[in-house]
Amino acid sequence: MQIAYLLIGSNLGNKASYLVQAHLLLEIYCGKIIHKSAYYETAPWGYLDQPAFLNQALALQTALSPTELMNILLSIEEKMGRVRTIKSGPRIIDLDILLIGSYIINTPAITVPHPALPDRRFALIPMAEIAPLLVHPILKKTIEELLVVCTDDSDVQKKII
Ligand code: PH2
Ligand code: MG
Ligand code: MG
Repeated sequence: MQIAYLLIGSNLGNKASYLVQAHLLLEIYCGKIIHKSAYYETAPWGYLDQPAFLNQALALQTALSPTELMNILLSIEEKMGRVRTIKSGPRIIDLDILLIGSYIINTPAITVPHPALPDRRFALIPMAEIAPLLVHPILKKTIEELLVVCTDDSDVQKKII
C-alpha cells in the first residue's frame, strides 16, 4: 500500500462538481482518499488565456502500482468527458500524480515526482496544507521548504464552496 499525492483541477463548467465527481471515481477505482486540501482558485499557469482553475491536493491510499494508477487516472478523465485540445489548455478535469511515497520513476509514460511541482504555487500551496513535512525524494526538501524558495508568484486563493 502506498500513499499517492494527487493534484486535481478543473477550469471549465461547474468546476467544484467535477472535482467532487472525481473524488467518487477515485474511491471506486483507485483507493481511499485519506486527506483533502481545501479548494483553491488559481490563476492559469502556462497558457494564460483561459479561465481560473479550481485545484485541490489529495492523499490517496492505494494498492495500485504507479503505472496502473496513471492509466486509471487517464481513464477516469476520459470517462468524465475530458477532450484533449491545446497543451496546458482548458479542461473539465485533470488528475495529476505529484508524488507516490518516495518513488522516483522516469519512463515515457510516467514521471514521479511531477517535474513541475517545485515551480508551481498552485500545486505547492494545496500540498503544503495536507503534507507540509513530506520530503521530496530527489530535492530532499519538504513541501514547506519548497514553497519558501518557489519563485512563482501566480495568484492562489483558498475558496470556500
Ligand atoms: N494545469 C495545467 C496548466 N495550467 N494552471 C493552474 N492554475 N492549475 C492547473 O492545474 C493547471 C494550470 C496543465 O495541467
Ligand atoms: Mg496538469
Ligand atoms: Mg494531467
